[in-house]
Amino acid sequence: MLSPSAVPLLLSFAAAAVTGAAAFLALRRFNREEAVASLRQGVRDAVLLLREPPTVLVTGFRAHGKSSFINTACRALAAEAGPMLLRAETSPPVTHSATFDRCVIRASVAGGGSEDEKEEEEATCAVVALVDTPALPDPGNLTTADVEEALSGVPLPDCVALVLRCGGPTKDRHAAVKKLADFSSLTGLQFVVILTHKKRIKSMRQAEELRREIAFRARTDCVYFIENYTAGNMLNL
Ligand SMILES: Nc1nc2c(ncn2[C@@H]2O[C@H](COP(=O)(O)OP(=O)(O)OP(=O)(O)O)[C@@H](O)[C@H]2O)c(=O)[nH]1
Ligand SMILES: [Mg+2]
Repeated sequence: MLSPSAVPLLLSFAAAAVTGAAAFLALRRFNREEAVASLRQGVRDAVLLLREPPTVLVTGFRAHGKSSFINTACRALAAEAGPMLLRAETSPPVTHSATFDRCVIRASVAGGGSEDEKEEEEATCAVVALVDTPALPDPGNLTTADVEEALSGVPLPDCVALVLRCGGPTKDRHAAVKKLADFSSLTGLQFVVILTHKKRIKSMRQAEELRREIAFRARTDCVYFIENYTAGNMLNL
């Protein structure tokens, strides 16, 4: 049983612990925002060195998060705050692809955020073209001709982003990653794998194993986890 004199002590200890945790969370959030701003500035600098906006083709299976990834990328690249703006149409899982036609979405890339950078941004416009595409056929029916068709067409991409949902059957993942990576390397394109639904990953170890497996099969180091911004969830990235 606690003596009455210990209660204020305990309360001030609890208050200190809560304040400490809040300060830690605020610092973590600040550091994350700083890191994102610095990455964004890096992208902007690289894009401004190019004569044409780079074109990224976003491909993958039905309802794995291709269109959501484009919306997430637009928001992150433009450093948008406030209500979610949907550039590409997303859908609840359906029996057919919700994206019927190829659609090019131009994502503006904001700078790091200082006053000088803001002035410079007004003078120069950095843009990345993101191509949303209808879903590939299911992995069991995916043919070489399907992949060839997906990676060709207008506009011709500089980079291919394969969007895959975390989890799902391993066999399907292997088939998709291997086929797309083979084609991408044949055409000389940069190949990136985006793993959506990051929150389904239970541990760092599971994430690392999945990342290594996909990097090995896709022969690329560019494998990223992401929890997309969706209309119903605005707190993630
Ligand atoms: N929790 C969570 N939901 C996601 C994520 N990405 C996409 N979704 C949801 O998954 C569903 C399908 O997402 P879409 O972006 O439409 O997928 P898609 O690949 O473009 O689908 P199709 O164009 O129909 O082939 C939507 O309800 C999204 O809100 C994610 O990272 N996390
Ligand atoms: Mg879509």
